[in-house]
Amino acid sequence: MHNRDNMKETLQKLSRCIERGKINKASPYPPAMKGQDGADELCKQAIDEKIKPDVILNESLIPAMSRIGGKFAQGKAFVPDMILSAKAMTAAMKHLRPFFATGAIKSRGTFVIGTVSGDLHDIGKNIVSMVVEGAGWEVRDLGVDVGTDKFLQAVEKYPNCVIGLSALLTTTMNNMESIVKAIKGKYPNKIIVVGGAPLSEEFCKKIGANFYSPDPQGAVEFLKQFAA
Ligand code: B1M
Repeated sequence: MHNRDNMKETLQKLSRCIERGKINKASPYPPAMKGQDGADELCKQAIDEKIKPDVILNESLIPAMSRIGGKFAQGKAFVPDMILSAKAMTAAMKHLRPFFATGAIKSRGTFVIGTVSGDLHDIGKNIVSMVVEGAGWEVRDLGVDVGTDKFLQAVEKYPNCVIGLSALLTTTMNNMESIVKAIKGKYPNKIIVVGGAPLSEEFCKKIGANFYSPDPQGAVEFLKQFAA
């Protein structure tokens, strides 16, 4: 039987690894943690300890990313630190993916997602992809720095798709607006869901997108009405 204290300790250790950019045991960074288990090993350990994947994600991984973001904003961490945290996050998420994928036989529809042009942040977008896929949708992930042309090509290829746009920078929110306008200009009925830390419902309305969700679950709920 697993005890609550061990569970808490594993989640805390994992969170610290993400925040400090400790990818795995072999990684020499940060030097103070050399030889210790990293995000890779600890996330696997958390799963072996039967901690629920959504608890691992919401109580350990995501708060760590927001802590490193806070340090960056205060000038106490720098871009290389954020890169290492992102790598540690990716190493941990690899273990969660199979739990979110259902392998549903019948797809509910196609969800095309991408981080908008100029923006390289992909962790949030990858989590949304994972959760939407887990809800039975076929996800076409266009990656990061995705411009209007690529989204329009995807709409031509998957005419019944729902589009998802992610942006993490206040500057790239403007690019999101031009992408929405271009898609809606050509395909007025195309459904577009938007998300990302700096967004709001007000911004969603302003740019003419259909729905803003602050989290993946909200996007999944909204998508239900369009499911085949
Ligand atoms: Co950057 N970065 N970053 N960064 N980064 C932020 C976003 C920042 C807030 C940090 C800070 O100052 N506190 C700041 C933006 C400030 C602003 O715009 N006002 C910032 C900056 C300034 C920058 C650079 C400009 C830094 C520089 O070079 N000087 C640069 C820009 C590069 C570029 O994109 N062109 C940059 C670079 C990077 C790294 C490459 C180092 C790295 C990204 C690595 C990667 O993604 N592979 C990075 C990171 C890691 C961050 C922080 C620390 C973490 C982002 C993250 O992964 N969060 C971030 C600080 C922070 O967010 N507190 C920061 C965790 C993730 C799970 O949350 O992405 O919000 P999030 O996704 C959530 C929801 O928003 C929602 O669901 C997700 C899961 O819950 N969601 C959706 C997201 N998309 C959705 C779509 C939906 C629905 C929901 O429907 C379609």
